[in-house]
Amino acid sequence: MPITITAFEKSPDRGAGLARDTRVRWALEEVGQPYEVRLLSFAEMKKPAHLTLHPFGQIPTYEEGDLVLFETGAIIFHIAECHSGLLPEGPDARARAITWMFAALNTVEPPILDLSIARILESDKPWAEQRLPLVKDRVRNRLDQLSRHLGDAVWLESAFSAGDLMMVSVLLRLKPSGLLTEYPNLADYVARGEARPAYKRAFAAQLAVFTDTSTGG
Ligand code: GTB
Repeated sequence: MPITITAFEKSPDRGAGLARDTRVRWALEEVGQPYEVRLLSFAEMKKPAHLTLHPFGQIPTYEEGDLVLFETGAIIFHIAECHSGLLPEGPDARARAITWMFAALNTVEPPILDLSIARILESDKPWAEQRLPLVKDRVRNRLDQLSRHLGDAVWLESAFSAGDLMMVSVLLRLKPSGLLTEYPNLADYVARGEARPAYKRAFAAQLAVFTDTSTGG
C-alpha cells in the first residue's frame, strides 16, 4: 500500500531538518519503506481538506490506504509495529524501547520546545531576558539526567530502536541553541544517529524540498 506523508512546502528552518516530517522520513528509511510527500503551505494546513487528516492543522500526517495518522509518536510506532528493524522482538526489550519513545516525547521534548519558543517567538518580549535562563536550566536538568543514564552506552538500550530515533530527533532541536555541546556523550549520541545512512537519506530528502523550492526548481 503506498504511503504518503505531508511536510512543509517551505520549512521555516530552511532545510535544517528540524521539522517533524524528518523523523517520520527517517523511520521509513530505516525500514526500507518508500513514500510520497505532499507539500503544504501554512494556509493549506489550516484548510478543511487537511483538517480532515489532522485536526490541529499541522504536519506531518501519514496516509496508507484508508489509514490516516497524525502525531509523530503514533506514526513512528505504527511504522515500527508493521516492519522489522525499529523495535526489538522480545516483549520486555520492546516495551523498554517504546518507553524511550514516550520519554523523548513527553519528558525531554517539552522543555526543548519551550526553549525554541523562548528563543524564536518570545525574544522581543520585555521579560524574555529574565525567562530565557530559567528555560535553559530546565533543559539542562533533563540533559543532565539523560546524559548520566546514557553514560558510555552507544544507544539507550542494547541496540538502536525507535526510542533512539525519537530521542535523537528531539535532541537535534537543541542544535541552534548550542546546549548539546555541554554534554559530550549526548552530542556523540546525536552524531551517531545522524551518521546512520537512513537518517542521511531522510535529511537529504527534506533538504531537497527547501533547495528545490528556493531555486524555483
Ligand atoms: N505533536 C505533534 C507531532 O509530533 O506530530 C506536533 C506537530 C507539529 O508541531 N507540527 C509543526 C506544525 O505543523 C511542524 S514540526 N506547525 C505549524 C502549525 O502548528 O501551524 C515543528 C517545527 C516547526 C518548525 C521548526 N523550525 O523551523 O525549526 C521546527 C519544528
